[in-house]
Amino acid sequence: MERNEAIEIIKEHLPEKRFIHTLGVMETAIQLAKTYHCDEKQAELAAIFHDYAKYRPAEEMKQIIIKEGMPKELLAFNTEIWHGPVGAVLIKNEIGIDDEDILNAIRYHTTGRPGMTTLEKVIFLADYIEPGRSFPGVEEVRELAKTDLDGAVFRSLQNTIIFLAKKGFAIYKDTFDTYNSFLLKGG
Ligand code: DGI
Ligand code: FE
Ligand code: FE
Ligand code: FE
Repeated sequence: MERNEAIEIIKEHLPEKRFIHTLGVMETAIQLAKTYHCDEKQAELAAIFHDYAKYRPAEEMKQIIIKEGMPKELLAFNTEIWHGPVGAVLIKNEIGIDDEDILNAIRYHTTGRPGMTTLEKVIFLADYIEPGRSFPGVEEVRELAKTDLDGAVFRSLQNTIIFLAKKGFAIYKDTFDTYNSFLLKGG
């Protein structure tokens, strides 16, 4: 699928602010794909669709999680972590993308997972550092991202875990497992 067609589709599914975020993720992901030698077209498509399910009603996402046999414990967590796994299913069924690396990059873009592919890391990181993001620590991760993909992904996870813990939110197992995986066996 060409970039313009994908952009026309995603535009219908996102409010203006999230659409602008998506274009930022796309530009950043293409840049990271160049730096770290992964397929730019895969990075482009995964980025365009990464937040596809973000505005689906929670009830619809819940039904998909149950029907697809996804981990039941997902349902106990904040709905914020549902749109990645649900998005991967919807994009396959509604858009017809069946490239598993693209679908996994979308599936794991919020939490990461141990053993992420380069494409998965690129999307995870692009989502965190795109030009529209302005939270504390993002500039340091942008610098790291120029030379150290794993270091930058690790730092993003570290920041996210600290942020969630300070707020007193539950932290999903995949987030911790991914964080640990970089420390225990180099990502
Ligand atoms: O969809 P975006 O806002 O572009 O970004 P995202 O999909 O990376 O993250 C969505 C939210 O999910 C963000 O506020 C942080 C939160 N999050 C990430 N990991 C976890 C989490 N929330 C909980 N409760 N647990 C996690 O492990
Ligand atoms: Fe997201
Ligand atoms: Fe993210
Ligand atoms: Fe996003």
